[in-house]
Amino acid sequence: MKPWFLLAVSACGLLSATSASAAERPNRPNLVFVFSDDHAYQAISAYGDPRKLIDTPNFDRIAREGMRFDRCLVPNSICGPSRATVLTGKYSHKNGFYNNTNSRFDGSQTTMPKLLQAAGYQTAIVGKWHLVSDPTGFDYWDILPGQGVYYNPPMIRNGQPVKRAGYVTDIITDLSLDWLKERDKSKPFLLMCHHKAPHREWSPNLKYLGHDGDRNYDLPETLFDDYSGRGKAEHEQDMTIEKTMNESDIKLKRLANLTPEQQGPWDAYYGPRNDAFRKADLKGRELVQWKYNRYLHDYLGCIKSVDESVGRILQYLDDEGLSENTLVIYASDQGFYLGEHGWFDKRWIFEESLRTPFLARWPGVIKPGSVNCDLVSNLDFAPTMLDAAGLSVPAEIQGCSLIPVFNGKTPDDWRKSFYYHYYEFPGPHSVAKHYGVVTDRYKLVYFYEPEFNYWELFDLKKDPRELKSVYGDASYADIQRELHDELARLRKSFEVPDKDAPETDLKKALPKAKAKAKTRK
Ligand code: SGN
Ligand code: CA
Repeated sequence: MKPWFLLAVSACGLLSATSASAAERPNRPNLVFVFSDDHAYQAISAYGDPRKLIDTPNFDRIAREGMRFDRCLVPNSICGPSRATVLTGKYSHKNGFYNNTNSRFDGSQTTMPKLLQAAGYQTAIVGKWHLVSDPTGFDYWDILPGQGVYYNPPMIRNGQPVKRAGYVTDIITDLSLDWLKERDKSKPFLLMCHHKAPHREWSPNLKYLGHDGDRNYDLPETLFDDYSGRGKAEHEQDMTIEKTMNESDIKLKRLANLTPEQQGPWDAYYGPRNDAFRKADLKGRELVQWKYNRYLHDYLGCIKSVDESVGRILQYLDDEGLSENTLVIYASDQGFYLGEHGWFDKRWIFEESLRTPFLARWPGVIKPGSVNCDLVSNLDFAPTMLDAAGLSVPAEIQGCSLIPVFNGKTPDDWRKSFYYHYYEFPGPHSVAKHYGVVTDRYKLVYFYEPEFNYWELFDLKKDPRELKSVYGDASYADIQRELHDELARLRKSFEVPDKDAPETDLKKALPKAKAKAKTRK
């Protein structure tokens, strides 16, 4: 008999149909999409990390009043590609944005904001963009150039450079709320509020320095992983707290662009702690633990502001009587490591990187307090928003509308397997190119470049931390064969070319890639 995950023939249910026509939804819903950069689901209290890292009342409010998705997977776990997927509902090989090194978004292609705009929605994007070309499909755009900075960020407002004073998360929230206040109230809207936080070098708002005292966070079980049981790529990556995390990351160095008024409280917090650290002259595991605590303190401080931003936006919707008719989505561009496997960063097909937090609220459509474990993806965001607006979903979109899932009626032919493909190598953090297939229990991965060229197979039920590949183990022979077949089927159905597109060959651009890895954008 065929295994369950091979039974599904289509990618997921209701491929091109809309779940409800525009006529059935006379009051087209508003769409509020709050997106962050590198937010680990482990850092949202609603997801229940055993370390209990932080209390996030506003993210938790969306989960309580809506749905928490426990398996939202990204097709290429890195910033630009993830954003291109959100806009297009397509894999990197279809939208042309493969990596942060040499990709440039082709803004002439069809995107979800363009379709909504053409259908009479007011559209805005505020904050992180990171797609190189100028935004298209937005009535208003006010973006950070490149990665952006945490304090006093230069921004680009509808093509014009502007300099802003203050903390970036607050600025993005203020600008988003200003746009909402000034919009044409007779039309529905799409607001994409895209935070920079908590991206590296994870600098919190000054008011959150010391937010949890000098807490020692519980350590993840795998902080001192030695990568045995896995291959060359895992051994040769460059993303460990121990070796890769640098002096700016752990605030032994001052940031470049604080005003003297901002520098005062910054020095008052970090100064004495850094002095004590230098005096202690820590080594080995003690040093890694100190860096881990400093990292989490700063990272979680950034999260506090993003949570606050969500709270302010939800409050505005309440005050204006908009909450009932608004689909609110919160997600990150990918997951992130908070010390698991000794790492920070993302890029891998492995869980902490692959799984992004995803919370959605839509009163009357989503049952409050629901939890969903289906394989969903940020590929599904564009078709979901189009469907919510009563628009038909273009056939070339590779994701699927989540509205039946919101209704608690996941179609029988919903995806049971997921295709993943990462391309940015050589590049920052040195994660080798790989692709693979993920099901609810297994993961088959291929590191396909000649100097790597090996397969791995993980059984998440027996090995949830993904510590030991069982590829080639006789007891997994059947499942291994089936996963190979499924991977081939997915590559064919998503029209993945046999050979990667020439622009993904970063070895040719190696000197540039190396320079970029060293230079802060
Ligand atoms: C920068 C960071 C990396 C990070 C990439 C991509 N280095 O290069 O740590 O992986 O961005 O991040 S830094 O020294 O500039 O901080 S992404 O979110 O844009 O994908
Ligand atoms: Ca990111």
